[in-house]
Amino acid sequence: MLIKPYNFPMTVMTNLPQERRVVTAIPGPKSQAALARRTEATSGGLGIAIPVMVESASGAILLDIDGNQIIDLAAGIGVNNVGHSDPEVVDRVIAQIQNFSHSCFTVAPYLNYIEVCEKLNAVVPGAHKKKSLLVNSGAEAVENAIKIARHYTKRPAIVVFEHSYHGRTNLTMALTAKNMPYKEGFGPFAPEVYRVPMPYPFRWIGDPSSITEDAIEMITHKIEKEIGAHNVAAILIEPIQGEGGFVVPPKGFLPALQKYCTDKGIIFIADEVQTGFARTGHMFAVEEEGVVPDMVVTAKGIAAGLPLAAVTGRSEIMDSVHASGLGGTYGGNPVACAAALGVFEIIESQKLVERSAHVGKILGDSLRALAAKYPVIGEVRGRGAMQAVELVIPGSKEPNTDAMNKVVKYCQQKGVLVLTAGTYSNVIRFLPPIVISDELLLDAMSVLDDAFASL
Ligand code: PLZ
Repeated sequence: MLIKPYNFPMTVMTNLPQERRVVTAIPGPKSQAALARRTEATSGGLGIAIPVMVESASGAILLDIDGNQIIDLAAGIGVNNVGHSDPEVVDRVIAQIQNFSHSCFTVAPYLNYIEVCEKLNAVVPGAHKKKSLLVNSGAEAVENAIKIARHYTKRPAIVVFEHSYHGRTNLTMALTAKNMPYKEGFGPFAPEVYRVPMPYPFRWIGDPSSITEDAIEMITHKIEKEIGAHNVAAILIEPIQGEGGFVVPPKGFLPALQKYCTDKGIIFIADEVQTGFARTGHMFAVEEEGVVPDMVVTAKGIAAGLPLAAVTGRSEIMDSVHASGLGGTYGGNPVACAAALGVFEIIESQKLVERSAHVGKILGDSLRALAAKYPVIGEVRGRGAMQAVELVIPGSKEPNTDAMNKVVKYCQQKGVLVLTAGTYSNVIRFLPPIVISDELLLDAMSVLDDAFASL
């Protein structure tokens, strides 16, 4: 069927009616039985956000095996930006897998890997010459960016931020800030990783009027006195922090950090894994302030759910590694590359960058209206189709995890999937497919209103 959202010139092909429909308790009986098998068969180390089993998904709707249609405000953690099962992606993936599914790019190369790199080199910010490397996951891309930055600079140290999230492998656990659940008991961690303060406006203890200057002063002091700027290979930062709670740094902070890197010969790496591919009303979040990173790490939204990630950087940095110094069996798999080319096509043809800003306006307006009504909402923040509310004990800034859990549970019962986040486990984040219709998003927002009213 065809959905035409009012107000925005876009047509999305979907196989499921784009409407919420709850026909059983959540989880329903079939999901409950399947969840028992999940417990029996899968590692207890895995988490779960919503206790249902997905049968199919289309546009911004998940259909579970009990027949419930759930509005998806998670998009697989900011992955299905172009919506679930868009035929532009599906058709390309089917055609590619029928053609061939694997030859290993470093054994017998193929064209669509090169095409994805050409696209990335063109859309990643900066007029300089760029080159790209494709891998399988966000964490693997971060690891490779750091390998390359160290190789190029011949320096060991990596600087990361409080509240950051960069992955679950050994090096990326070291780069990630939050102990529980990501790091607890999994050490020892990789050395030469240094953590500096993040200007988190809602929780900054200093003078809010000089937050950017004060944060830069604290960071550069730490780098110069405790590490030595000449020992720092790279500064790695999420332009808007994802798992850490959608922390948006104050205006001027990222440009100042970039300038410091340039002055000291430090590689500036932007982790755009969660913020990339039209998520924030820009193709990449750094564009908001015209920041040009030396390297950009991407994953998630790049291939609509097929495992693909990338490192894109200045060609002199990317070419500094000896031949065969980089690689991996599956990196840039042709089926994943076919999906990525479909994603690039949809972002352009459906104007998803503009659409993301539009979704952001609806989300932001709705969430600010809720904040005016419910004092449990301490702050609304984010950009484009990446917004969050931080919940507090009313009248204070004390984190309110209990309220977060109740609101999320209420939404699930009514057929709306939202995700949590935050160092203090008190943030509800909204990462809808960018193709979500206005009607569906407003319906989800009315459920959210009821959820806060029920507290
Ligand atoms: N960098 C900024 O957001 C992944 C983690 C989900 P991978 N975030 C979702 C979970 O619980 O494991 C992420 C990110 C940023 C890197 C990563 C890592 O990407 O593809 O999960 O390895």
